[in-house]
Amino acid sequence: MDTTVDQADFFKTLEEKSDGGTLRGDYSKCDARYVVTQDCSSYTGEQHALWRKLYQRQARLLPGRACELFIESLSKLDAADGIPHLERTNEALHRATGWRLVAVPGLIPDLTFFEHLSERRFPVTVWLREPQEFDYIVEPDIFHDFFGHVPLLFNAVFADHLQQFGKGGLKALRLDALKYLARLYWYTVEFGLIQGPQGLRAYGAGILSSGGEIAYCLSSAKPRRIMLDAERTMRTLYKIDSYQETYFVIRDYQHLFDVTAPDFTPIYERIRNKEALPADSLLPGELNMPPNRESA
Ligand code: HBI
Ligand code: FE
Repeated sequence: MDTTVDQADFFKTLEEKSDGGTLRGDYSKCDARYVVTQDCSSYTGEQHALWRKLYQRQARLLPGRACELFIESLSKLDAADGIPHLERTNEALHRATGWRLVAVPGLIPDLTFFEHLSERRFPVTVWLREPQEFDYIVEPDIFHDFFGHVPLLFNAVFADHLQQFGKGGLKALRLDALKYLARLYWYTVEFGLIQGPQGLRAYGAGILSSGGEIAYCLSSAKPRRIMLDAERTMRTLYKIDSYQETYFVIRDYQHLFDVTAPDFTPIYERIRNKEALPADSLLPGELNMPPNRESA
């Protein structure tokens, strides 16, 4: 089965899912912006234990694979002992970069999601996966959202970049170009790689919260690794239910910020008339960067 999906179809599915009420979270108590109160007393001892197992497995995989910044920030988060209390993290996070975490029941509409980002609020899902989903979940849960996304929100450049994304998302919605921006989001915020002094490292939350892809994306000879370019990335389809076939690489966070900051309107107009690129394309003249040698 070819599982490459076009972003538009993916988001239509999400919309249908939320209309049909089949999303996993409890949406009955959220406010107009889909914010809920995180009820910390509702997490069971088993759930806290599952969090610790997820955290320990993932933390062990980080050295030599996650970017330094992520590792440093994670250790400051103090979230190893159980499902974190978002309000507690907020004190330190707001002091560091002016961001706040808001609790949400699960996936929320694109518009609301980008509104939050544009106002420096990061939506974090409150439910935790079941034990049988240890290695893989379809929708983001609190482990993906918190462990994967929150550490880099402590970095000023990355934090500014994500706010830009929020503003860009609102604009892309107005221009009927969300699928292009969503691809850029996917290939950077979720599955981005960065060039470090000792080789490639991961900074994307989808990779950093994944037990398998974190080694695969750096060490496997199979996927392509290409320098990030806004237009190229926005034209590229992606996989939602397997490891990525292409990763886009940044030189540093400033590179990411520079790619994300411009007005994308001319790019949207240009690529609207071009065909999307398959997830495994390598165009003439493109440099495919070699994998890291496994050191562990
Ligand atoms: N909702 N809770 C949640 N988390 C997301 O990452 C998310 C979302 N709604 C929409 C959305 N992401 C997309 O628009 C982006 O991934 C592009
Ligand atoms: Fe995510």
